[in-house]
Amino acid sequence: MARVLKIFFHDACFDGTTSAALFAAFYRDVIDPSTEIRAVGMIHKDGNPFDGVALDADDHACVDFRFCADPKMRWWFDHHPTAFQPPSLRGEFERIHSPTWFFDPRAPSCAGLIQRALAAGWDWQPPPHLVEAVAWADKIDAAQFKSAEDSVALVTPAQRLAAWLAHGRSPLDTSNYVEWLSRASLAEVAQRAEVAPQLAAVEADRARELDDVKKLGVWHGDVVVFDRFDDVGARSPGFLGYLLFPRCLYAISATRTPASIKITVGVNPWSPAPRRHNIGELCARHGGGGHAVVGGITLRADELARARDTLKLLVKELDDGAATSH
Ligand SMILES: [Mn+2]
Repeated sequence: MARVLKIFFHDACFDGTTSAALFAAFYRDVIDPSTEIRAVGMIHKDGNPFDGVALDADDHACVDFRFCADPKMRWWFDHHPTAFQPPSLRGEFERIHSPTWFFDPRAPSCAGLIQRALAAGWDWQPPPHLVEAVAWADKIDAAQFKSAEDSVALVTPAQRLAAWLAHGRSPLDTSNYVEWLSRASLAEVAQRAEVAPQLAAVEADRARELDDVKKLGVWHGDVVVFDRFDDVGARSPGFLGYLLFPRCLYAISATRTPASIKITVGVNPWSPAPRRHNIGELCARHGGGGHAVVGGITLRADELARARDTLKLLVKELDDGAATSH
């Protein structure tokens, strides 16, 4: 029977899926070509996201997602400054000092971190189609776009796929996507019969979405809030928020699905004003996590009252009176 590798990855995320595809390609090339690879999308939640997650394969990897100190998680790569929760896990990481665990909070993307680690440690170079995907992960995860317009463009396969991934795909969709991307280019994946109609739908949806987001935004100082708690299944505006409210410094979006509640907080990458807060730390204090400029908090579907309170507290903390008027 073939050995099984499970790759846990940050779901619904261009960097997370690219990281998983990259590691799958490496594993087949270098470790064992006959391994059956199962990609498992992970979402952040309050408490230990690995609770109830079975490490029951022959080998396990975790990419672009929180640290898991279980020695069965043989491979780990992450770049989120809030990777260690509780922070005491950092001590475990240092103490065990596994040569197959990698952490670099300065890396623009986890996929880039993985590419560098595997080149240095295993002399492995990814195929060209994955080099291209990694370059896009760097750009998308670190919001390295000239303008908000560029950031939301749906012209290249990478940006079309990133929008599709953010639009609440099913776990099966993203797991299949990882497998496809491990073997084919972004352009080829975007043309697949399972994907192309959904990409067209994302694009067709865009005009209505812009309209909705414009109506939703509520100012609190230089913070703009998109509260979609009452519209179950509605999406976070993402960078569309910065396109439509270019003068904001911070954007907070509040969304929920039948399965979970999510609050996302971001610093406007195109704001001339400097940020006054570390967003990942702020979110970590409320049970979430993230980077200095973007973070989130995921709660259970039955915690709406707590989510509304959290949203109020976040607004209060970010709208600290330091803003000049917009
Ligand atoms: Mn990432």
